[in-house]
Amino acid sequence: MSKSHSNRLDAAIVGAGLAGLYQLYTLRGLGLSARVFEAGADVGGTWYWNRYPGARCDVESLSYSYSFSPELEQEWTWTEKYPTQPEILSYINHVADRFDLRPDITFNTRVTSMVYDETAKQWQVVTDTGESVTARFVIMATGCLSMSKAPEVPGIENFRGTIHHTGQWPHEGVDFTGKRLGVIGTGSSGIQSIPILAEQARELTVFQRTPNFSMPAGNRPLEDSEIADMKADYRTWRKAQRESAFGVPTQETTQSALEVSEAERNAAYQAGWDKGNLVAILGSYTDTLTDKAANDTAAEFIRSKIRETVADPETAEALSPRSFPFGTKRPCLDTGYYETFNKEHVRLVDLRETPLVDITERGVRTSERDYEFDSLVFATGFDAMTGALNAIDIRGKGGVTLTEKWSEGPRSYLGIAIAGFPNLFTITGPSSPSVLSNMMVSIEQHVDWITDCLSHLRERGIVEIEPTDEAEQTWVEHVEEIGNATLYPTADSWYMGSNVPGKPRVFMAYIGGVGTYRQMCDEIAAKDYDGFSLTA
Ligand code: NA7
Repeated sequence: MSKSHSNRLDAAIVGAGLAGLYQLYTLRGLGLSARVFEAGADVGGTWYWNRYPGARCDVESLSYSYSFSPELEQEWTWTEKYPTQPEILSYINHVADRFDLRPDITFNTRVTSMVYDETAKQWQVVTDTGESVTARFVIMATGCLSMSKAPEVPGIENFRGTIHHTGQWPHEGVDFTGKRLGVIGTGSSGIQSIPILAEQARELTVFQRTPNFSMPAGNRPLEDSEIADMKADYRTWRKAQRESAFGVPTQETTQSALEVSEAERNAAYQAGWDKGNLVAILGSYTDTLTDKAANDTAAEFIRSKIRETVADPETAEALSPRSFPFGTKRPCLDTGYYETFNKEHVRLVDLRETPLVDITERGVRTSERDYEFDSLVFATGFDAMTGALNAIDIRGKGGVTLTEKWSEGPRSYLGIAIAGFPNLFTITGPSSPSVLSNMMVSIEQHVDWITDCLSHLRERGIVEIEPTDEAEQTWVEHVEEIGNATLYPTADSWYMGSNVPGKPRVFMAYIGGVGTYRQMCDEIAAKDYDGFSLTA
């Protein structure tokens, strides 16, 4: 139940997903007055909105959970290797209730504008319900993949059937039994949902622009013994997560893919394939993400699996990614994805051969022909990383808007703070490890860092914190330099902003590893917030 609040806050938090909830919890611990504004009717963020059939996290459940409370770790029991969306959402609800967080969350309320008052050194935060509050600090917990996007194709409004976006799925669910269904998009959301949609629909047509690399998730119920083992030694695991490259502990490797025999390499890839996890094949050798020839060996291994699985050679080839190196677009984990294309009532339309022209009253028109459907599903992704931030009218010093500042791509210091926008923090913002890591690990690290920072500012009587232009510039160059040492910038991916027409092409994540990144953030804090200017 919401309580009545003062309209003068120490901190406003935007978003009640995994990040916003933990941030509220820690700021309460500091004794600050904090309030969360959430557009949805309940907690959950990503896991509140993405309710499409088959929605599941592809980080293992024992790792995709908060580490801040050993009691919470002990009392919650996950049921499957990879948690389903409903299970994650009930976990998040459990957390909200257990720590009594709801009274400080205002639901059904979207923050529309935030203006920094340079004299009072505080933010004026305005919502779509007409509320206006002041906050000394604002913390954006708006998520990296929260602004869904439709396909850029004319005529959507003309379609007479139903349209659903995977990222805004109806809470009551949708039953496609007996329906002719078209799905546009074959990223993670498409790849997770298509096998289940195929079980329901009478006819399923998948419109694919770019085939993706997908590996079998090998999902299964968790054994009591593995849950017990993890619960007995959770701290060791958490430490390993924090020190790892992607927030998921992996085996250290020292070999190049090119210095071993093909047979040895394929055995390693097969072992990774059988593990059913996102980083097993990627992590088999040191150079998969830095050397195209090394990467090709892993890519070809996965393509051979597609050919083995899909009966029709033409369909298998259409499903085989060739336009970008393996791992440079987010790989997927699936349950029966490629097998689905062996079903009589499922067909693949390769949009590279026959591009989408428009949506019609009855369905979809490609350059080749018209397709008729009762329903359409858009699994067309998100305006990632910057979309949710740019959607708010954020005005910093001198009235400069964030969209102006980021017109050539996002710039920030550590992905946490932005020059010209004092007292504003972004949890898992662009140029932090964020989407290239287990989000839980990155979220907790950012929240802890921000919380320590606010505690430090209070102790020292500091009223304003802002990164310097120089520190920001150095960070931007560092992120770019590390990115350029990898194959990531060679792909047209949402990491690069290239899935949204007109979006600046910038690699939006830090790929130096979450362990290294944490160390850098801690060193900066230890050096009295090196790179920030602090005003007492
Ligand atoms: P993604 O991974 O961005 O996938 C979106 C898919 O939709 C992808 O196949 C796109 O093709 C396709 N798409 C997008 N716009 C169009 C248009 N206009 N025409 C045809 N096809 C289009 O989003 P997801 O929701 O699947 O996954 C997001 C992340 O969530 C995922 O990476 C995990 O981290 C969890 P494209 O590849 O751009 O050619």
